[in-house]
Amino acid sequence: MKRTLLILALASCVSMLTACGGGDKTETKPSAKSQVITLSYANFPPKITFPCVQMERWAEEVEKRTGGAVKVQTFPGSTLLGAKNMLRGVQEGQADIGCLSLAYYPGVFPLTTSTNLPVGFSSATVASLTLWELYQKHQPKEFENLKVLTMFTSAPSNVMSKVPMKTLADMRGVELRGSGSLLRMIELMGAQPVGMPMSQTPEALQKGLVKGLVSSLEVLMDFNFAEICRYETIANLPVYPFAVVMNKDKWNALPDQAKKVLENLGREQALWTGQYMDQHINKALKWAREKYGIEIFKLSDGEMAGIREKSKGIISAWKAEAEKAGYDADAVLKDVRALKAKYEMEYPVN
Ligand code: 3IO
Repeated sequence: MKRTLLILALASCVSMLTACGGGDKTETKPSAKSQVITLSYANFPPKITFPCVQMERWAEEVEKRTGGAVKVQTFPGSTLLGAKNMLRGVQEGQADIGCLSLAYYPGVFPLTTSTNLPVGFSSATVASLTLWELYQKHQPKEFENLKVLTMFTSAPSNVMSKVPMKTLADMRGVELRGSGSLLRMIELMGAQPVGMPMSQTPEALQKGLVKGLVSSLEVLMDFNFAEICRYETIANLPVYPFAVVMNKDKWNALPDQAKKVLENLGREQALWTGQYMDQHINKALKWAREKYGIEIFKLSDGEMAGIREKSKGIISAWKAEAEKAGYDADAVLKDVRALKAKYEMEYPVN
């Protein structure tokens, strides 16, 4: 009995040694099942929505680029962790990886939620690359106990509603769902802000708790919100920033080759997701027009200017919060604006 155990132990040592060898090969095929590392990846919204579309793409690329050494098991639709327990769930290791909508965690991510401010991003592509580069430059302590794998944003937010809202007067007192700085934007437009994650919004609309929502317009198709929200008002409101984070111990335990693959994918994934989002919005709008005959209004230039003026208060409030957290808020904001300008040159909206 003892001898059998010894032989077994020796055999597994040998197989571990072989597994660690061959470092000269770039794409090693795992020779035994036991070598395959499987990572769980939790996400809060339904499978067809953009955070999950990018998750599946990332999982596929990781499997391909590690030659199958790393597999990713995805859990969309809050099947493993929900919108609000995502952060703690990843920190505690209930999931190895999780997708965070940063606006759902007020005060927790003061540096990176600067991209949730009303600075007038023109696209998800520009905002996603801005967020990624801002994060890389500052390496803020707000993520210190996590490994950030990629970041991206939604497209600029607009208003989707059950009732037509052609002007700000039409919005007065109307309950609109949002999160993060969008709640303050809803308030300054004169509507009634109601905070909740996107994953709770279908039910809130259904029950009539809210008359509309403020987010990027692809949800008209992906959540079928166009059926109930026939009226959209273009107001070019802030984007929602996201971070895909990994449990730090799980990250540390990965082989160097796997780490390299994941790190090389970070920026590429931000760009891929931004571009997917931007083209998906056009598709969704076309679909919603054809299927439900949605109507799209635009706030007047005068009203837009009024909103811009009032929204300076939101930026000042963020500055105070960021300073309190130990960041140089003016420097951060300057970086956001400079990166935005740089990427707007590189990725103009046509
Ligand atoms: C979003 C979140 C989940 C699924 C689709 C989505 N499109 C835009 C967002 C942004 C967001 O986090 C939100 O709460 O509006």
